[in-house]
Amino acid sequence: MADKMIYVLNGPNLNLLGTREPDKYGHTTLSDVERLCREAAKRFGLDVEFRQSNHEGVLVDWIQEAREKAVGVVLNPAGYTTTSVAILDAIIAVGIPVIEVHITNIHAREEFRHHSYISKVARGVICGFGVTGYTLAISGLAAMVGAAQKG
Ligand code: CA2
Repeated sequence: MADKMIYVLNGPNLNLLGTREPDKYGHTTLSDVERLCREAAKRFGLDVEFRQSNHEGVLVDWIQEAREKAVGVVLNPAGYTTTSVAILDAIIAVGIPVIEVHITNIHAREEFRHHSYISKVARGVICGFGVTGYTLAISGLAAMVGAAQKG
């Protein structure tokens, strides 16, 4: 039985995944990513709360909420990666492990994408593996929180 919850949170414009710029972000939709995350989490007996918002404060609210309800967070902060002290502060405040995920290799892209406020406080960072990065992040988070693989 799944007794541990993880939050998978997605930042601005990721609702467009699979519908625009497939050369960069691929053809997989965010609904497909949700399904992949649920499958990956299930292997470790974890439940998933999967959400996306285009609003910084909403993401902050969800990170705070995760403290009460989850053992950890997988976060693709998207465009807020390079700007959000508010998200950085929320991650420090909640104290549960947060894994930062980027679909693309942000270090191989424009210079302004290389700096991440989130990386300063994330327990792990994964980028450049496409949407598979989400499942890698879930495996890593599961190991951190002591969720054993089933079967
Ligand atoms: O590679 C990633 O996952 C990013 O977090 C994606 C962000 C970008 O600002 C980061 O530098 C790297 C952009 C998310 C926008 O997603 C879209 C998906 C499909 C079509 C248009 C935008």
